[in-house]
Amino acid sequence: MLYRFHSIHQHPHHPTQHIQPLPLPKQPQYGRRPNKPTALAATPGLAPQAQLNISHSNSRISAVLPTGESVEILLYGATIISWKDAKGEEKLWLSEKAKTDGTSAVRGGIPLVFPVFGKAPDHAATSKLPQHGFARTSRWEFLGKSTSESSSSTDGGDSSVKLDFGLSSNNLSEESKKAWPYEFGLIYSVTLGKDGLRTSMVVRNEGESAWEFQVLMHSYLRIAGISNISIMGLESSSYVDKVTAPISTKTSPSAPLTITGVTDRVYTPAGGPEAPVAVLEGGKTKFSIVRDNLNEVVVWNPWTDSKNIADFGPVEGWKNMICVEAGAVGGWQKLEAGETWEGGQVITAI
Ligand code: TA6
Repeated sequence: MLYRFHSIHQHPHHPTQHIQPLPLPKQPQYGRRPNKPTALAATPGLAPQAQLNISHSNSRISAVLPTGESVEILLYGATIISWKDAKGEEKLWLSEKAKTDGTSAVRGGIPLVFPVFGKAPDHAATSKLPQHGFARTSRWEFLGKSTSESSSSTDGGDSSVKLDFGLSSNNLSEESKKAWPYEFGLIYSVTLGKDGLRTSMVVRNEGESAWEFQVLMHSYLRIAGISNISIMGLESSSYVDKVTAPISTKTSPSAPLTITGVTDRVYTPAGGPEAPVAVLEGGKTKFSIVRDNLNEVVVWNPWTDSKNIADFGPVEGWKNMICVEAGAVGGWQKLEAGETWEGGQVITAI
């Protein structure tokens, strides 16, 4: 199914000029088109534009802003595998053993979780799905790009580029369709800006009957050293601790969270779904995450359990990553036929 989408969620500060996606062929033939354009060449006389490249036999989309920031996304799972600042510093952690060839979920970057977070044996409709659902292991369609209207030669050209990806029931494997036989449509937007990365999801019930879902953006943030990290914005909040049996709901202290061992917690921040969460390194903010309609924040670090995760490398890599995952996973979002849900996050890297 091809999408006609509209900029539903205009960012208040960057009204995007929406460019209707090119009427893509059913199965994009980029790889097989004669004289395939590699990167959209900068048009002389126009302000510098974001450069887009489709590579790896049409399985990877990368974008670079005129100021140097870049993002790289696999069509497999619409998984962001790299996000760099203008100096080329990588902001995401990617396992050295991560598969990026579409053969299994990516260990690192920002994999997508939909329609279930984890496993839900007690939730009949999603109980047959694999851990974290099928979004991260399905091939998404690239729907097109739009750039900021603010691009002008005086301010250095495009200050952001939005890339849209779509997934619907038609894109699913027979196995996934059988496990979750509902008509749905997802539009996932990745907006690369000079100071941050925005990821937002529109979920639509394309069927005739209601269904429920969970959604989460499983961000692996790259850090210098886990022992020097503190996380603010989760104080005095209810959280589910998935490490200490029996799994229980607790309330966090009023001090910022520090990581001193295996950590796997689902927080419902007391400040609500828009309260910022900040990751500090040595007392200085390194990442700030602002959510929109994503009530929960999952914090995960496998610590030395990483040795039991086959595609986690290097084994000591747990010292250089922290997962801070914005999601709607505290319960189930229910969509009646034709209804739409939207949520997203902005990660600012400082
Ligand atoms: O990040 C939260 C979590 O649910 C953890 O429990 C851990 O399982 C992690 O996701 C990774 O899951 P994965 O299926 O990618 O190994």
